[in-house]
Amino acid sequence: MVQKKRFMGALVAATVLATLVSGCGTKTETTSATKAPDTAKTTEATAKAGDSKLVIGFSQIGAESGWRGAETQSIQDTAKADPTIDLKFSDAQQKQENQIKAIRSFIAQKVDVIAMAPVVETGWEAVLKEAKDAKIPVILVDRGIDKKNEDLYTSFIGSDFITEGQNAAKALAEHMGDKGNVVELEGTVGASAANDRKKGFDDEMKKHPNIKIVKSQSGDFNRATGKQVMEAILKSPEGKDIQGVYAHNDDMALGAIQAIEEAGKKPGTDVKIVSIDGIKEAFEAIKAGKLNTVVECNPLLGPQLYQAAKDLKAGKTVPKWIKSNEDVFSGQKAIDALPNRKY
Ligand code: GYE
Repeated sequence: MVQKKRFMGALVAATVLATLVSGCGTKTETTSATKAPDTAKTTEATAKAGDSKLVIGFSQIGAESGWRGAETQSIQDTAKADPTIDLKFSDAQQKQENQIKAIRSFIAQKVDVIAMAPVVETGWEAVLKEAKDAKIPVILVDRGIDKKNEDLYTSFIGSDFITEGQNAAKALAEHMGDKGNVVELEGTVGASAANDRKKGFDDEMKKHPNIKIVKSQSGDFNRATGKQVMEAILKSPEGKDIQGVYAHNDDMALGAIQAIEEAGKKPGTDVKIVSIDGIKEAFEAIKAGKLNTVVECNPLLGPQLYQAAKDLKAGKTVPKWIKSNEDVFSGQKAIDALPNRKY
């Protein structure tokens, strides 16, 4: 009995300690009686581990593309491999309102850092102000928000979509011999990745006046919609005479390839195709001669995300933009790179 009392006393002391040292905005590791470890020593060790844990809430857009699947995996696997990370993952199924709800719940849970991939650029003011008032830093992952709200997030980790669009235009112009008609399959309406990939492409195409963009339509960054949209365009008057397709991501290009083949044309030959992301299947399509160029966009952002979040928790400053290093792949270069692709 005396022994048990002493144990309980140590347990309570350790719990209080854990609660005190973990402080505000940190996950509190309360050791309940049912979960109590065998000795007070272990309890103290748990308290220490709890204190150093990074609690991070991540609001993901959904699962629209192979790219996004790879990003989710990177973020989840990196957290699993690191016992100091406590990841709260939420899937918004393409809906901004679900992302806003998730962020509010992360604020209520007093996470250390909020991370999110914003489905669209606008409409974040209110919820991000709430995060700011709660003194919880926000990291944007892979997509950005409108420039006028730059003070509402701490850092953006991701690619330069304008450069990606420019690189796609350069490659497509070259494949098309600098002339012909192009169909553009755009990403999700209002997404920074779609807006800026379009802007970069349009800017660069101004240098190629003999190339005309005859039709631009959203395929929502997914394969099935990309295919449907391409099918409809091929049947329309503008679609009868096209020599190029620019898809804002690989999945839509892969859908378009199917539609072009079903229409009796040869993708990669009759119609040159360039897309962005760099998923394995796109490299395979290049190898098969059906896709001409892929502009890489790195989805493996887990390690950078947690490093930035840990730095913020430790009171360090992190860059406003943590930019990804990316490449462009065509022909033999793509075929050689295929065995080593990580996503
Ligand atoms: O290119 C696309 C995905 O936001 C950069 O979203 C990302 C884009 C990516 O669905 O495949």
